[in-house]
Amino acid sequence: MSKQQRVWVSRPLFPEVLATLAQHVDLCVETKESKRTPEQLHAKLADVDGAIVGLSDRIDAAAIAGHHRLRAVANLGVGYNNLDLAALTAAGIIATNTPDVLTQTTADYAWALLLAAARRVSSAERWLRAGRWRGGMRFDDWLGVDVHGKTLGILGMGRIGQAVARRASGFDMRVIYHNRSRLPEAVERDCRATWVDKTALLQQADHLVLVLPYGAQSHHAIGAAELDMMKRTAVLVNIARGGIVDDAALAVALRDGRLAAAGLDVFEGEPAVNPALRELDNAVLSPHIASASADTRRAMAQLAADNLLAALGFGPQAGHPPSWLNPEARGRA
Ligand code: 8YV
Repeated sequence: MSKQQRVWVSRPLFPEVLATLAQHVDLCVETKESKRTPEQLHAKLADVDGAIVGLSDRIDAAAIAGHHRLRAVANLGVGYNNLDLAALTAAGIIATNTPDVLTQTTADYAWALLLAAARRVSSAERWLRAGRWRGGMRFDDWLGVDVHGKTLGILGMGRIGQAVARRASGFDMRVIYHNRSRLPEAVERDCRATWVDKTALLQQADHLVLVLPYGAQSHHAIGAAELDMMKRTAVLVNIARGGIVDDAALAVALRDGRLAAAGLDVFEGEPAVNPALRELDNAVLSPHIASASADTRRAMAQLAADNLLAALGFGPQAGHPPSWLNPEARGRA
């Protein structure tokens, strides 16, 4: 039986989440995530009332042009640089994201990358799997850099940055951070973190974690000049967005030993990854999975579904999606 409202879901989601949606709307669910051309995306958004999208779906003025039926777009992620919020708002389309539910899991992963890169976990495992241990090992092989007792730098101190900072006390680390605006003193105290300017952050951090949102202002916030300011023994971790780091410059710095190692979950132009980075043994690389624990991805999917249903007028929060990015968009009647 037709439920009248139609929703496009750009990638497979958990069956129980789809079941919640299917109680209210007709669903069109893609069988896999893929980078669609603007024309393909525009066609997918035709004749639907709502859509659940992800980072690879660029929802801008062109994608929604002429789609007067579309009323809501729910993003699967806290970062929403794939949404042109101004264009959606101008069209009266509600936009939502998935904050909070992924904060702790993503912060855990920053530490996974930091420790793995500092202690050479991935390259040591590759070496072991290749059967090379039997050939002997020296006492001074596989030397990494320490994490405990060092100074941790954090660029971007929102919810995830703060969660990364809180974990540092277990490693007896001093934490410094840089953010556009300084955190209230009580929050700084809670995170045991001290604000410094960006130059001091780059120069003083023994290891640096990037957790800032991506936009024109943060494009290549870490390029050749910034990498040059960092300690040669430093590890750089990027769990934010690819474009924040100039990947080509980073590959050169890692190759030339101007940086000890990097742990990268995000890449410029992903899913393509700069081949120079893929060649390097001192780069730990993963396919944008910082939020990917079973509990957290399920919670993200459920929140996106709750947001969309509320935006389309269903459920207890009808008309008030829990994480509404553009409340100034009244929504299309
Ligand atoms: C991705 C993320 O959304 O929340 C974000 O901003 O980058 C991630 O959680 C997720 O990996 C799906 O692409």
